[in-house]
Amino acid sequence: MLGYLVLATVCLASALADPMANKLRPRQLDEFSTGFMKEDGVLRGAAPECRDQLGWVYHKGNCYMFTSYHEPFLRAEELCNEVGGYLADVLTQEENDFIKSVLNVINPKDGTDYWLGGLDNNRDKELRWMTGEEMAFTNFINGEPAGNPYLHMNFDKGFSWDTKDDANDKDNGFVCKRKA
Ligand SMILES: [Ca+2]
Ligand SMILES: [Ca+2]
Ligand SMILES: [Ca+2]
Repeated sequence: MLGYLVLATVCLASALADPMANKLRPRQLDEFSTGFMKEDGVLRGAAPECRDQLGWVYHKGNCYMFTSYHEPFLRAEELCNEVGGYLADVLTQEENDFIKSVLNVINPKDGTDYWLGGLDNNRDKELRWMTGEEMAFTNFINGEPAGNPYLHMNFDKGFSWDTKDDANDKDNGFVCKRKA
């Protein structure tokens, strides 16, 4: 009891000594952090910035763009290419969780799915990332891959992955990615 009281007193005292200390949320910088930012005259570390076009979101060394246009698969890849990226490859559980967490916030909840850059040209149920990265991590729903060519994150499956036969489906936005 006395311990708690002492701790509370110490916290209170330090809070009084530095009124800002209590108001700042903890900063988490990843291993790629190189930049700096300044607020109220205080310089702090910052994540790298996604430069050159507006709208990219930084995460762990990469930049992501989440687009709600409903586009065919190949057109989505072209649009990513036009802004220096590619349809996203998703290489780790952590990256998959990040993308899902963003989609769970920004998705209009109308059932829109999101193309990823996975392709099964020859329909042999082995997909490849169009980037050439090895598809070591996957998040397929049961029964996938089903031998359809085009990979997407399916709204109705919590954005887990399945494949579509029709590249021209009109219910799919897309996620672009590029190096930060
Ligand atoms: Ca779809
Ligand atoms: Ca294949
Ligand atoms: Ca769907």
